[in-house]
Amino acid sequence: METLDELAERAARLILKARGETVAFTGAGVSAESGVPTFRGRDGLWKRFRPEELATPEAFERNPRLVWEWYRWRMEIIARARPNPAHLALAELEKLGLLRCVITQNVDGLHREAGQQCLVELHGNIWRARCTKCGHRVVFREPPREIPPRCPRCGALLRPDVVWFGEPLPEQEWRQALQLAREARVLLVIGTSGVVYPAALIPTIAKENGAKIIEINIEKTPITSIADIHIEAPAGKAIQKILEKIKQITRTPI
Ligand code: BJW
Ligand code: ZN
Repeated sequence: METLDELAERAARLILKARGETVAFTGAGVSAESGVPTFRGRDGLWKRFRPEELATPEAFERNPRLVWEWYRWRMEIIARARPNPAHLALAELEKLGLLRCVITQNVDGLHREAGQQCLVELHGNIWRARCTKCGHRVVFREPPREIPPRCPRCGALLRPDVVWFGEPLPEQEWRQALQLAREARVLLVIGTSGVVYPAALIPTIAKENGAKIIEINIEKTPITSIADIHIEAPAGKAIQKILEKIKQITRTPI
């Protein structure tokens, strides 16, 4: 078995060889170390809540207050969260010209807060809401006091501007993600269970177009079988290690 050190060094060499054509694809696991709960797994949100009761348009129609209460609770947690070493290392890789973009399924905005410039949010953003009637968008700075919040333009119900089950992904973001996946030479897949579609197609599309897949996760996933490197470690520790290796290698070129 390769050690974390050896795996990180191999990953670092692949990223350097890709000359800036590396793309990251992230999920809830990347924010776990910031204290944001994941969906699936041991302490996942779905253990305590039924997704069909909360993350569907039907649930919202049935009980907008309940759905908003759940989102407000999550906003409160996210408001206290700070980007962790994983978010920060990705932003640094971008600054170094080694990372082209981050495609995220997360709605917490922590990649942006870490300074990530190129960011594709596939499932929306929890700090945005949109009007169910006129489509007007609102950005929250803090969790809304009044639940459910109403549109400042027309007074109709606002809904979280996130993608629920059964809803299509935002068209422009999806198109951009597909293009990034096709053009990537390395895809870093970090902290996602890889079971929610169509986002879960990203690693396969990248692979089919010749990308090397580096997966970082604390456990194995359906993506592991196509990964060229699987690093079984917490995201923060693994990406920091890769960054450290990149700096070592570029300081002492062979
Ligand atoms: C760590 C770590 C650490 C932990 N370090 N790692 C079969 C049946 C029923 C439905 C379907 C079906 N097949 C396909 C569907 C459709 C459905 C779907 O995929 N369902 C599957 C679950 C079965 N998909 C949809 O409905 C999508 N839309 C769609 O298909 O539209 C079609 C359409 C087209 C045209 C017109 C109309 C319709 C939409 C999916 C939207 C998903 N939305 C959510 C909620 C977003 C809003 C919110 O946040 O409230 O997105 S669900 C939830 O899952 C959220 C996430 O972004 C997404 C992915 O989860 P993620 O990020 O992978 O997190 P976890 O928790 O699953 O995994 C965390 C991982 O991290 C684990 O692997 C851990 O090990 C790891 N980890 N700590 C590193 N420290
Ligand atoms: Zn409105």
